[in-house]
Amino acid sequence: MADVIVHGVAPSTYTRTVRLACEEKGVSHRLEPVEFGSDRLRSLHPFGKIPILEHGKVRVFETLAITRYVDEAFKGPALQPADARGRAVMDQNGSARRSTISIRARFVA
Ligand SMILES: N[C@@H](CCC(=O)N[C@@H](CS)C(=O)NCC(=O)O)C(=O)O
Repeated sequence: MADVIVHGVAPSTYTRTVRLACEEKGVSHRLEPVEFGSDRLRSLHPFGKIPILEHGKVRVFETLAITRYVDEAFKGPALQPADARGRAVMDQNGSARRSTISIRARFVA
């Protein structure tokens, strides 16, 4: 049985991002569905959100933190650029998408 557990729900884009990172990295994992608003979810995440990754005694929430953990804690192909400029561009694009593009898209929709 996989020793990496992803708590989440299959259609969630955040859960899918974590699972894609695991797939790309070659990390065997299992998805453990968790119900929104449940005591179980509140015991896993201080704000009751998904996804959460568990790996032995390590528990991580927030998709960005989880995907970085997956990349850095396991052997396999690098998921992030090796150079400072490449990582800066990656962070710049992710941050702009979260803080600006997705907020403006809500007004357009
Ligand atoms: N910033 C979080 C966002 C996670 C998130 O918003 N997940 C949604 C589902 S896709 C959720 O848990 N919603 C339930 C809620 O907000 O009560 C991350 O990057 O992981």
